[in-house]
Amino acid sequence: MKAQFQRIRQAVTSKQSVTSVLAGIAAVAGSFAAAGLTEAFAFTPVSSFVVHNTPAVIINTTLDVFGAYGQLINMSFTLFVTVALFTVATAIALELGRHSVGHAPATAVFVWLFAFALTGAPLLSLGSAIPAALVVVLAYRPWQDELSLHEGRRWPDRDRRQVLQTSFGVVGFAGAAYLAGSLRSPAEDLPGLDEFADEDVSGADELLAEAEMKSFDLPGSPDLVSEIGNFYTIDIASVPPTIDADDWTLEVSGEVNSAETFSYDELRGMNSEHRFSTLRCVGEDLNDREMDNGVWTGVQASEISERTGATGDYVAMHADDGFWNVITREAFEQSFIVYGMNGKVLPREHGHPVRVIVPGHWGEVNVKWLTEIEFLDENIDGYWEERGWDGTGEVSAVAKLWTVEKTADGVLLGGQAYDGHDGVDRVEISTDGGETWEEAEITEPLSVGDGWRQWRYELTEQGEHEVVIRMIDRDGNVQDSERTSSRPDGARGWVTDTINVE
Ligand SMILES: Nc1nc2c(c(=O)[nH]1)N[C@H]1C(S)=C(S)[C@@H](COP(=O)(O)O)O[C@H]1N2
Ligand SMILES: [Mo]
Repeated sequence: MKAQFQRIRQAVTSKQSVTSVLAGIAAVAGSFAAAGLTEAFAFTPVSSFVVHNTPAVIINTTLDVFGAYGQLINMSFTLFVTVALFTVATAIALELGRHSVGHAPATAVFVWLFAFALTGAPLLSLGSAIPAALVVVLAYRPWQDELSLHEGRRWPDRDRRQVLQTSFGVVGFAGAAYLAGSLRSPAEDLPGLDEFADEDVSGADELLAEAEMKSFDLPGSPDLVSEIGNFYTIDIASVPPTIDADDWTLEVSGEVNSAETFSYDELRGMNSEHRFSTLRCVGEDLNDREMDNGVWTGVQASEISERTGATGDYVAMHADDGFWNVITREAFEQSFIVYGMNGKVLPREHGHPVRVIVPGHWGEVNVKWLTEIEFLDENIDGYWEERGWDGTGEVSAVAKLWTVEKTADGVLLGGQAYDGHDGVDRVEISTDGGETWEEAEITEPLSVGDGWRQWRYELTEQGEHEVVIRMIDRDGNVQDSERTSSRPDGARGWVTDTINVE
């Protein structure tokens, strides 16, 4: 027993094992330096494997326990797995190389093969292979090693020194690679919508100007149109797909008279519209900000169903990242197939080249990186519905308290209110825990679409206040007061806070 333990310990701490780990780290760091946050980064395929094979309980428990850090934990875990895979690849190479071609060449070939198998990118896979092989060269230093008697079985001082020096090298390299990879990641110098097709964007520009004019200036809250870069993103994949618009097609299939395939140019050639639409994630906590508003440019989805003679009561929308979701035919007919955001070409993070915008529905049905529209006779579960969520319906009403700002006279309160379906009529505020209500000041409604509104209220009376916010829709319905958690079908309730005016 003890002897066995000893042997395992020796194997794990042998020079060969530690070198494999260091080479694994270098391979992943080098891959990032070479490819940036793209599909050619060896992390990306591992990530999509992890995403698609993690059981729902684990996803949901991580979200419950770590909330917004869930994504970070997912990324760290994936990074760990990626390094582990390259460690194993190096370990095999070292074992084989020992008896034949030598450690470093075997590592170079093996790690390259492995990276290539993962990413399919031959040249950028050198970004993994070269650093891994260099680590092995550094750790073994064949030029110093001619008379060695210990092949990694123990840790004589010289070996120890070499491994330690190599680890310093790897740490330095990983830091440099992180910087290099961050620079390589696609920069967001977004082209305007009119830049590569003579699209008339004056409509989008008008809406942007309208929103700017109507916005309140609320510190801590976005303007009526959220800036790209500040607009929240929620993805199942840690690395969003990179899709070239020229290679992209949209397949329309299922219950249709004639299945059709649309190219990007064809879509851009169809009648376009610009409109406001607010997205809100069903997983959002009540007063969090996974809700934003944009100006979207695209084609009415109803044109797609008319052109293909679609029947069927449901529509499944499939995406390049393996995500899919399903909405009713009715909701689809109100939707937009979108290629522009805030007057720019739709950015990669928001679904480039084409996504769906479904007015008044939870964020998850607004499928990004759209590749296929499938008309169905019967409803099927979407990606998140398979994982216990119920977010394909209409979004629930919410009034946020995002601005709490000291002023000369008291405290400025404010935020956004959104009701996808009926629209926000007014926002009310109580400063006595819900006993009495006053109307807050509210922005003019946005002209087209289901955009949110901003509200503000200045609290000047000294003392401690139990503030409660609620909104009322255009049909006179008061927002649900009862608090619910986000799972399964979205957070509801009135936002409350204790505000002190000195
Ligand atoms: N293809 C694809 N579409 C997707 C998602 C995704 O992970 N993959 N996430 C959905 C979710 S849960 C939300 S809330 C919205 C967020 O859109 P945004 O990232 O543009 O804000 O996109 C939806 N569309
Ligand atoms: Mo979402």
